Formats: sequence, structure tokens, C-alpha cells
Amino acid sequence: MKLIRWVLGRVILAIDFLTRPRPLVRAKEDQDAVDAKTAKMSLYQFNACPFCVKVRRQLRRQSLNVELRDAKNNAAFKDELTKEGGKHKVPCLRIEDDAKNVRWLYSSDDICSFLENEFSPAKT
Ligand SMILES: N[C@@H](CCC(=O)N[C@@H](CS)C(=O)NCC(=O)O)C(=O)O
Repeated sequence: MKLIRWVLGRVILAIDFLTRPRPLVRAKEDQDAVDAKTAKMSLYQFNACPFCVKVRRQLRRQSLNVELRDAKNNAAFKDELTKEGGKHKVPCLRIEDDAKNVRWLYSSDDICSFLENEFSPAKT
């Protein structure tokens, strides 16, 4: 079972690599503004999780430089996610606002919708 999961994970990563979306190109000042916003975000994820791959593709498509945190192999990140986020489930987007309030957004669909909305071309 572990082997099958491992093989499936490699297949997902290979397909992802071969079909990577083209990143959006913004004017430098627009990208700087987006980078300032995404500097306050981090994505807790597993490398070969299909839902995480989906969110990473969305990040790439929208050229969002969000720090990736490996919640499988990094014990500190795993702990943070479980204790502060509330459950050990990935993907989960940690979003900090200017007042340092933190929101933990779970579910790939919800994360992708949030990113689409937050960084839509009309807003960036
Ligand atoms: N519906 C969720 C599914 C997420 C999910 O099932 N994630 C798995 C990894 S692929 C997970 O976090 N499992 C918990 C664990 O392995 O500890 C989504 O779209 O994000």
C-alpha cells in the first residue's frame, strides 16, 4: 500500500512537471505589491499530495511567491499546523494580516478560490 502510494505520488509529480501552467507576468511594481502580500502567507503541504499539487499549480499560474512548508517531514511545521491550525490536514494556507491576526484556510478548493479572488487581475 505504501509502495503504491509512493508510485502514485511520483506519477502525479511527473504529470505536474510536464504540464506546468505558464506563470502570469506582471509589471514589476505590480509584482512587488503582490509579493508584499504573499510574504505574509505560507502553505503547509505535502510534496506528493494531489490537493497540494493543485494549490501549487494555482500559485504558479498566478505567480504568487508563497513560502511552502513541508508538514510531513518537518516536525515543527507539522506541530504548528496541528496546534495552531487545528488539524493535521493539507493543504492549508496560513494568512497573516497587518494586525498580525492569523487565519488558517483549509481545503484546496477554498484556497484556490481565495487566491483567485484576492489576486484577480482587477485587484493586482
Ligand atoms: N478535500 C481536501 C482533502 C485534503 C486531504 O485529504 N489531504 C490529505 C493528504 S492528500 C491529508 O492531509 N491527510 C492527513 C494526513 O495524512 O495526516 C482538500 O481538497 O484539500
